[in-house]
Amino acid sequence: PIWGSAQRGLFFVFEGLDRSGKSTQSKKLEEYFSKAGRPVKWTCFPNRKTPIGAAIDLYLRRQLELPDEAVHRLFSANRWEMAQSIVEDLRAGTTIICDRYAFSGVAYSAAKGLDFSWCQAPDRGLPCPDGIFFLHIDEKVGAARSNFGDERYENAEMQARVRGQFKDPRLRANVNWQDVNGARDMEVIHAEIRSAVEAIRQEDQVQLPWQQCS
Ligand code: 2DT
Ligand code: MG
Repeated sequence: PIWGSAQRGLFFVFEGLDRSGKSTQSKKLEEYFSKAGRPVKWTCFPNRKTPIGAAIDLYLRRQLELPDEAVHRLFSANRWEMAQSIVEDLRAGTTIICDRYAFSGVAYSAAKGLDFSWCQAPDRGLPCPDGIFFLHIDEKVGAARSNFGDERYENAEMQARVRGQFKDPRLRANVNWQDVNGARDMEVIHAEIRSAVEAIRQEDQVQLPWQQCS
């Protein structure tokens, strides 16, 4: 097997609506790994620092207009341009903690009316996470936390549509999807995520992270 006997890093993804606590929780998990002396890298999608990410950033800041289909493909291409380095890091034993991934890609584009399976297609073959933590917040909590800026998608109507798309079972099929109640104290949530992570670490790690993903 390509991983040999050496322990590869693990790949964890945080998903959820805007203001669901993904950034807070993903950074707390990164801190947990680094304090334990385990190699870890935090990353996010969109990665606005790449050439494709720069175009996405312009689109999100409303400085560039693109058809929904085109921007959907750009979000996916933004993951593909990082896929090689993610796999290299995992092989080298570094755990990757990622704020949003292909699941947001599908949920946000399907919320704009694009066909769900058409949305899933371009991400097929990407490295598959070992665990996806989906932070749930109900509408009231979301509204209380919301302090939307003026990026695209940062409005209550779009958030409601995205919430609906995240419920689609096709998103969780064949992946290790973990629903997390995001309305609780952040330390309580972190403790729950930490124990899920430790359980995943105990599992057989020979599996390749190449299976069809979302
Ligand atoms: P942040 O607020 O997390 O920077 O995201 N999005 C994200 C998509 O529409 N498709 C994708 O593939 C990804 C990763 C979610 C900016 C917005 O981009 C949306 C919110
Ligand atoms: Mg945002």
